[in-house]
Amino acid sequence: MNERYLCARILIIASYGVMSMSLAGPFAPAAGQPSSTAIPFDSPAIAGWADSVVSLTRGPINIANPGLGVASFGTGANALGPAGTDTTKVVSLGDGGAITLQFQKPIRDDAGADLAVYENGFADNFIELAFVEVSSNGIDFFRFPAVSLTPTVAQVGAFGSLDPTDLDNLAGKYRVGFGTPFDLSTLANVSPLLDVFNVPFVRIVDVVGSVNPSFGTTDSQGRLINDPFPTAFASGGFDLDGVAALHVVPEAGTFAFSALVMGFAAALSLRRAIRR
Ligand SMILES: [Ca+2]
Ligand SMILES: [Ca+2]
Ligand SMILES: [Ca+2]
Repeated sequence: MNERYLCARILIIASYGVMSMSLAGPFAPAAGQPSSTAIPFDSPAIAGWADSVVSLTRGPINIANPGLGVASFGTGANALGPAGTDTTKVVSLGDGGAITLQFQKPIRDDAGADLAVYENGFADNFIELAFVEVSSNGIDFFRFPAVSLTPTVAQVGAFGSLDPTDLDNLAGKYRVGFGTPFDLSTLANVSPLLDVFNVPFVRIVDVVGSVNPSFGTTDSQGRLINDPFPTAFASGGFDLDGVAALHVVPEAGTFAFSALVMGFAAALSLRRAIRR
């Protein structure tokens, strides 16, 4: 190996290093990597799962060709209860499709992430995205401020790949079995109609990944979101596995019971005081 060749090799390796550094985005990396925010489906932090489907509106399998029909894979019930590692127990939303779920114990804001959304991607870069919206009253929904820094020069195809470090506040960032976390404090002052301490409703809305502005959807900063497109099959669009609540409003029964215990303790100390 001569010196010139060695120099060239070092230069190539160094520039590759710079290139890969500049390619990685600013957001959390894939599940299992240091500083990933992924929440495993069996995490002890999970306090509950969605209990019922309020509505399900499937989107077309290809919004650019609506004659092909809507997505049909799975049922709404597949989005209820715990998520897991079965990539087939999901509901496919189709382009721009949406599902609204209800939690018996409303989700509440507390330290860190408050809910997590699970998709069925079978690899770290095989990502399909959705917006997440929450509501206190079931009528007015508020969207987490999604960010996508994926370049939009070339369309990501049906089996194309995305880099999770380019994505923030978008469900589906992590592979099957790992939830994308959302923090209600992000929406704390967005509207008087949203009480972040009482959120029984969560809506998941498929991102239409087309980079053609007449079909595509934009993030909170007005950028088109490049996401696998078209996905013209029955299982097209975001495939929802489940939504976990990490912080919930304590049940009324718990309050009543604590009040009863406190009342009993007060009565007991009062009796003792009278005796003395
Ligand atoms: Ca929080
Ligand atoms: Ca999927
Ligand atoms: Ca999509």
